[in-house]
Order: sequence, then C-alpha cells, then structure tokens
Amino acid sequence: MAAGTDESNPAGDSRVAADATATDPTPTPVVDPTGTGALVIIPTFNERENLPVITERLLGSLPGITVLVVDDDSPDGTGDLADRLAADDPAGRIKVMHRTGKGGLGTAYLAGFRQGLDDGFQVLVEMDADGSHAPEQLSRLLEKVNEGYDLVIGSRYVPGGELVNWPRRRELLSRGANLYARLALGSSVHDITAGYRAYRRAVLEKIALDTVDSQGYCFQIDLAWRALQAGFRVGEVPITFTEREIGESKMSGSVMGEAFFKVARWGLDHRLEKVGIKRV
Ligand SMILES: Nc1nc2c(ncn2[C@@H]2O[C@H](COP(=O)(O)OP(=O)(O)O)[C@@H](O)[C@H]2O)c(=O)[nH]1
Ligand SMILES: [Mg+2]
Repeated sequence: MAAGTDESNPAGDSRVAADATATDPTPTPVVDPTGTGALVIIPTFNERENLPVITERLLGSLPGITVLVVDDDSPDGTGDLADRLAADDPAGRIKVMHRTGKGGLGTAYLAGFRQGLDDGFQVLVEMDADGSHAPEQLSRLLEKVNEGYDLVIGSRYVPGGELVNWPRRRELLSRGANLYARLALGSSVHDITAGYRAYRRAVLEKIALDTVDSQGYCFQIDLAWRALQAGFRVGEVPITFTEREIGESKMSGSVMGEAFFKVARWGLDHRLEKVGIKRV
C-alpha cells in the first residue's frame, strides 16, 4: 500500500465543491472514446529518441486525439523532428510550437494551454515525452473527466498506482513532497506533484494563468491548488509511472526549495482566510 493513501477514499476523489459538473448526475461527455476533443501537450527539450515513440503510442491508442509538441529549440534537433512527424501525419493530428530557448516546463505548458484554449479544445492534457506517462493509460484519465471531474491527476500514490525503475532517492523526495503538501495545504490529493493530468478547459480559463510563475514540481502543485481553491472537482486515477530509459532528466534541485516556501505560504494564507484574515 502506497504511503499516504486514504483507504476510505480508494477512488482518489479529492474533495470538493458544488460546481455544475460535480452535481450533474449524468454529465455530458466532453471527449469521445477515441480522444477527439482533447489536446495532449508534450513539452520537449532534447527528446529526439523519445518523441516518435510517444506520439506513435499515443495516436495508436487514441486515434482521435490531437498532440501539441512544445519544443524549446532543443540542441539535439527534436523541434525539426517534430515538424517531420507533423508533416507525415496525413490527419494533421500533430502540431508543433517552437519557442526560442529553454524556458522551463511551466512556461511551456502555459503556452500550450493558451494555444489549446484558443483552438477550442475541451480537455487539455499534460504528458512528458520520455515515456514516464503511458499513453495507453490516458483513456483512464479522460473517462474520469467524462464522469464530471474537472481536473484528473494520473496518480502514483493511490491504490493501483505504481513506480517502475524510479531511483529510490527520487521516490523518497516525491513522497516527501506530497506528504508535505498534504499537511501544509490540508489537501487530500495523494499525488499533487504528478505531471500526468487532464484539465477541463473551464479550469484553465478560471485560474488566471497569467499569474502562474512556478516551475517544475511547484508548477503542478500551484495549478492543482488553484483548481481546488476555485472549487473545481479534482480526482485521481492510478497510473504506472516508468522512469525514462533514454535521455536525461532536466529536473533540478532548486525547484524543491521553491515548492517548500510557496506551499508553506499557500497553506498559511488558506488557514488565515478561513478565520477571516486576508494577507496582502
Ligand atoms: N519545452 C520544454 N520542455 C522541457 C523543459 N524541461 C523539461 N522539459 C520536458 O518536460 C518533460 C519532463 O522533464 P524530465 O526531464 O523528464 O523531468 P523528470 O521526469 O522530472 O525527470 C520532458 O518531456 C522534458 O523534455 C523545458 O525547459 N522546455
Ligand atoms: Mg521524466
């Protein structure tokens, strides 16, 4: 049993509020079973060997889906490769956004979200290029969105969630960060740092993306916390997270420090607000 799981809440339903979708007994599906209606945003920096594999797996399991690769001028030529993959897909399901330099995961997703909202997608998905997030499990996330959830997190730490080949040190850091966030924020999300997620467009329209400046893990916590604070319904589904086999992680230690202080501040603000004090 994973640490921090709540046995009274095995489905990983994280709380929540009376928005229209949550109270609707028969919510209208927003994505069809082939994935039409959803945009999968894949940020890339030096993922030349991984990108063709992940797009093929993704389009193989959900042929109706659209992919947006957000490449930061990868020195290994991932951006050019993405253009070729896009040109080779007769159905035009692969789109590419080229940015001028390494701007970080958070800003890559923000740029992708804006594009996806402008293009009218109903659901926007975050997925890594390195194979850690199995495309074959995306339909689980989308099904839960169709059930009425606003943000669905692919969770390593709910029953059924798994870690494959992750270094023990990273697992401990990740579990520690999640425990810390749960305590500091008083939230019941088991894997709030996870980067495999599906958002209904309403969430991203509501949460003031312009004011998000967090990076790395903190970016994921920040967005989930904003969604919870705004009263959206957040759920988790178990996934198998597999460590990358090819290429290198770009995650640095400095993002841990950012997360530590910001989460403490959000938790404090939340508790003060509950007793009627608003910090300026
Ligand atoms: N566009 C863009 N993508 C990035 C950047 N940093 C990381 N990525 C991508 O974000 C995803 C997750 O990064 P990764 O290094 O695997 O982090 P880890 O899984 O936490 O070790 C991968 O698809 C990376 O290529 C960046 O600065 N810009
Ligand atoms: Mg990775």
